[in-house]
Amino acid sequence: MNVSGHTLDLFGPSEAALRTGAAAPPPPERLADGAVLLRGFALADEALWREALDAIVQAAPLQQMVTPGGHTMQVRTTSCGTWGWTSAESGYRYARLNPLTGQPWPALPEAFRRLAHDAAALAGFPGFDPDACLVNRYAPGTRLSLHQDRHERDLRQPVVSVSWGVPAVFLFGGLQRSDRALRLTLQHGDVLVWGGPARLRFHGVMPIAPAHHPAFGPDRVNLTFRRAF
Ligand code: MD3
Ligand code: FE
Repeated sequence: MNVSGHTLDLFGPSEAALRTGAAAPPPPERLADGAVLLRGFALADEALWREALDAIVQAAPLQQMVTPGGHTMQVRTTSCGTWGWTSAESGYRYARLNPLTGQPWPALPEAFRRLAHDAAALAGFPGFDPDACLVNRYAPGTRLSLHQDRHERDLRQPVVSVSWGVPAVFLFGGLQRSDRALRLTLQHGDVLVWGGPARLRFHGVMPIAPAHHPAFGPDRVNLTFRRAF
């Protein structure tokens, strides 16, 4: 049994499910080659994540970074782990120190690392060991335009995304910006893994609709686990 309360057995009910009579987690959904959706995979540890996130945001406040094009991002971001994702007019880069505080980023909690590792393994990427976790907070109306994630050194390593709070319509495009994007609603506790042939697909988030979540209020929080170097 891992920390998320899921076993690596895709078919049988988890130990927790046997104990509590809860339904088994839904099986992984393959969205495309290299892209796997694990509905509700992070839910078992909601309280632990909420607490850990609060501590991270306290040590490294959410900030609106400026893009190389000079635009202030709508999404508020912070990071934990060895490397933090940063953006400035000088470009995007992974940095050891938080530009806002001059301090190293908060450590990556062991439970986060384990969940990202286990989700990646279920999706066919064994041995994932993230050194960066980007935290994105979306207020109502906030969007993230179509982009690729290509600032990591080894693009054979997947990205693992965990969603919390109000739902978001995720845009799942192709390898060309102009490729038609599929839409997919991501809910509280959903985990997405992107690797292999899906790693460089364009993706984005539609404006967050007004809604309320009991633990996260009107906001959506997304964490992406990466191997930066
Ligand atoms: C597909 N975040 O932080 S997570 C980002 O919901 C980012 O906050 C979105 O895109 C969010 O860069 C989407 C899902 C995701 C993350 C990384 C990917 C999808 C991806 C990398 C490659 C392809
Ligand atoms: Fe991205």
